[in-house]
Amino acid sequence: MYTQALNTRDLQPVQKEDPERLARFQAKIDAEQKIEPNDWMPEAYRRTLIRQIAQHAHSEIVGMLPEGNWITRAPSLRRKATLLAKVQDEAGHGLYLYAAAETLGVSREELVDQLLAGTAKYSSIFNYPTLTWADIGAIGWLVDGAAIMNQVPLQRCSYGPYARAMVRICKEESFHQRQGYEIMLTLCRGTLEQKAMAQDALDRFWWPALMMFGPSDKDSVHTAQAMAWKIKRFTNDELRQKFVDATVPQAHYLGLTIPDPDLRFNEATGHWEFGEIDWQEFQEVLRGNGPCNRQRMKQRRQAHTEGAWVREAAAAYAEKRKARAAAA
Ligand code: FAQ
Repeated sequence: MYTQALNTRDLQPVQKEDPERLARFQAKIDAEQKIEPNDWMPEAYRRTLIRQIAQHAHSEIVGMLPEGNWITRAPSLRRKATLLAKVQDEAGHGLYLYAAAETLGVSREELVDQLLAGTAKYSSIFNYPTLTWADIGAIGWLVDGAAIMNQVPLQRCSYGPYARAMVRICKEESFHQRQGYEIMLTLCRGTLEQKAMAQDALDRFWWPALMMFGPSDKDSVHTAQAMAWKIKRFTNDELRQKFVDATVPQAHYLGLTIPDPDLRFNEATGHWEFGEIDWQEFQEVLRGNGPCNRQRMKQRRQAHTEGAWVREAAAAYAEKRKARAAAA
C-alpha cells in the first residue's frame, strides 16, 4: 500500500490536507500528546514514520551480520554467549520495529521485500567489515553508543508505538554498549598487541560511527519537519556532538587515541570540537559502494531464502490453529 514511501525520491505527491485538521493535529503534538494508530494523521507524517521506522528496522536486521561473523570465533565461552545474546537482541529490535511500522498500514513482508530488492536504506555503519575481535568491542562501544544517543530521545517521539518500542530497545542497547566497552577495556589492559588491536578498531570505526547520525543539519532533508512533528527531538549535528562529548573521555580512560588531528576541547563552549567528516565516503556507502554493501545484501537474501521453510511452517501452523478454533 505504501511501498512508494521509503525513499524520498520515490515519494508520490501528498494530497493537500484540510488546514483545520492539520492545525488540530499539530496542536496535539505541541501539547505532547501521543499520536496512536487509529488517530487521524497527515499522510506525510505517516510516510515519514514508515520511512524512518523501516530504515531503523532494516538496520537492526542487517546489523546482525557484522557481529554474527564473530560468534563462532569469540575468544571464550562467556564472550560467545554474550555476543549470541546481543545479536539475538538486535533481531528482536528489528521485529518490534517492523511491528511498529505495521501499525501505520504497511506489512512486514512489503518492507522486507524492499530491503531485499535493494530499494530501502539501512544504516551506513553496517557496511564496514569486522576484521578482528576488537571490532566487536568497538561496535558495542561506538555503534551501540551512537544508537543509544539517537534512540533515547526517540522514546519521546510523538508516535506512540515507535516511542514505546524504543523503551525496551534502549535498555538493551545500554547493556550492549557496556559489554562493548568492557571488551575494549580488557584488550587495553592486556598485551601491547591486544591494545594495538583495540586502537586499530577505534581507528576504523570512529568516523563511520559519526556518520551514523546522518548528514549535517544543512544537508538533512527531513530534520526540520521531523522536529516540528516531534518525531526527532534533536538534530543530527546536535546528537553527533553529544556523542563526541560523551565518547572522547571514554577513549582517554582506555588510553586510546581518537583518530582525529583536529579534535580539541573548547573551554568556552565545554564541547569537543572535531574535524570534517568525509561526506563523500558517506554518500558512496549510501549509494551501495561501501566495503561490504554487496556482501551484506547477498547474505540477507540467502538467509531469507533459506528461512522460507520456517515461514511456511509457521503459516501452516497458524492456519491449523485457526481451523481448530473455528471448529471448536
Ligand atoms: N545511513 O534528512 P536525513 C543500530 C539517509 S540502529 C544510511 O537526516 P532523517 C542498532 C536518510 O535515511 C542504527 N542512510 O534523514 C544496532 C535519508 O534517506 P531517504 C539505525 C542514512 O531520517 C547496533 C537521507 O539520508 N538507527 O545501530 C544515514 O531525518 C549494533 C537524508 O537524511 C536509526 O535508524 C545513515 N547513517 O535522519 C544494531 C535510528 N543517515 O529516506 C546492530 C532512527 C541518513 O530520504 C548492532 N533513525 N541517512 O532516502 C533516525 O534517527 C534518522 O532516520 C536518521 C536520519 C538520524 C538516521
